[in-house]
Amino acid sequence: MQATTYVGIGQIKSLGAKLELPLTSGGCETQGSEGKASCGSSDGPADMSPEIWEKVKNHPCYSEEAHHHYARMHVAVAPACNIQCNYCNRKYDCSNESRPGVVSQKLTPDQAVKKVVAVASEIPQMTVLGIAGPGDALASPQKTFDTFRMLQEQAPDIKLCLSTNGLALPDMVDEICKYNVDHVTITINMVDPAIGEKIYPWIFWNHKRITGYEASRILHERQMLGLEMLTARGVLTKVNSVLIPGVNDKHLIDVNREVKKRGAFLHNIMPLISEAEHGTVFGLTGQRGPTAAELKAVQDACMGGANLMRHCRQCRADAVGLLGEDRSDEFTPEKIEQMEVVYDLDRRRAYQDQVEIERQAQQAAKQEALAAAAAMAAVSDLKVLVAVATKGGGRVNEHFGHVTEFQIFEVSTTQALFVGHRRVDQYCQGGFGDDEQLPSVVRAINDCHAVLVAKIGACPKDELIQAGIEPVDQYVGEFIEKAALDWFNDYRARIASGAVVHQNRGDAQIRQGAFTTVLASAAKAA
Ligand code: CLF
Ligand code: SF4
Repeated sequence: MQATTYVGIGQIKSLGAKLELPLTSGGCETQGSEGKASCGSSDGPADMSPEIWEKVKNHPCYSEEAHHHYARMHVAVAPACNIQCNYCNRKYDCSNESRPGVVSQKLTPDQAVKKVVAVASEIPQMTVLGIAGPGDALASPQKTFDTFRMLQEQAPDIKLCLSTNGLALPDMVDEICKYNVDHVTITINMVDPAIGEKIYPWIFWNHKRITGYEASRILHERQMLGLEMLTARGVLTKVNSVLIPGVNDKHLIDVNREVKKRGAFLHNIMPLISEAEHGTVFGLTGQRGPTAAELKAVQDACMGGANLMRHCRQCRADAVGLLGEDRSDEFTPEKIEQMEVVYDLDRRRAYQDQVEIERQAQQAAKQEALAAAAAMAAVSDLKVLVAVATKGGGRVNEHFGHVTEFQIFEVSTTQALFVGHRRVDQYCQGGFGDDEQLPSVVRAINDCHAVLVAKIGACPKDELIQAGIEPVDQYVGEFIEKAALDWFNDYRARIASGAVVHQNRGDAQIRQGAFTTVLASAAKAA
């Protein structure tokens, strides 16, 4: 096996880009403070400079809190790609930033801009336009930057965002800055080309196809250089990594450390989605994706390094709406033709001002609930997972039977932290429950101690209780974190009084084990 060849900060020399950057400060302006891992996706204005807060506060991917309130949209203007990933089949969208197996309708830059303006006039909380495929945003740079240029003129309040594999990135940093693209995602699955060889069969670079170790070495060096250059120019950079069990699972801890050194703002570790019917190399060779427990174990093992994003929904290259919802069907070219589009900047601002008021109320409610949790002496060392049924706005407001995605919060006396989501098939089928579906819904949240819902029927209630999960419908309409903490305090009181006996569930057991044990046992269970 070849020795690991991490590219050192500021040592990149062979790949033809000039680098003038204040790397000694650790790169990201927001990470300058000694020893403090700041600018996490859950952080707020007190944790970062006003300029950075301005950039992230209404970006649903860069701020966990914002994703409850603000929407993004993607336009599929970038069809080509310059590398091959073993988890990608070119029939579909780029799997670095979307689920495999979905195909987006490709648009010209003109069509794309028309669509963005139409969506923004209908959805005033749509604040970010991302270009994330269906190939690589920088492999077709003309289309990507034409779209950004025209959009800047027509909808100046929309933040611009792009996602790339990084190969072409160093050559594009000037263009990225020219169009005020404040947010860039680079997919970095390895910092060791020996591991890269198992993920990337080839790259196309300098007019030729390069394979094997050399391909991954070049890709790695270009990714590191691109990240450093963006950091030096003050562009917020998120790193996406696809977790591939047995290939890069433990290695992602090294990736996290290396990208943090180079100023990455966030690290988003996403599960490999791999099915034979997707026709990918990994799908056809039986490479499996991680379980939810494995994903969480790797994310937890990275804590203390680059801040983690845990609310990614692996959205498609033409997704529209809040993360986790997809309203793209409402904005087909035919429907846009019929729409009366009025891009009213004042209306958008007024709406977003209201969102900010709601958001401050949510923060205040959370702080109040945390203070109550800290003041309570009983069972103070507990940490549990709680599933939440929500359709947005940061509130408990969805019926159990209508859920297609539970949000998962880790609750203790010091936090109510969003740690992930679990997709499920909807249990309620228009007036009646699908009993065959129910076990899989319950299984999806079986490491949680409670599920907070707006409403729930008798049958699923019984099934949840049988599985040891408490169905809770008394916090309907309340802010999620406050509801979770209030339930948690009530639960602690019941434990203290002997009314219930606390039992560890999956997550608690996982947390007690060593990292390697966790991966081994989770793999066995899968
Ligand atoms: Fe799109 Fe990506 Fe920009 Fe967000 S998505 S280009 S940073 S606006 Fe977000 Fe979707 Fe996850 Fe991407 S949830 S797949 S991280
Ligand atoms: Fe596919 Fe995206 Fe990888 Fe290109 S970068 S091969 S489009 S997953």
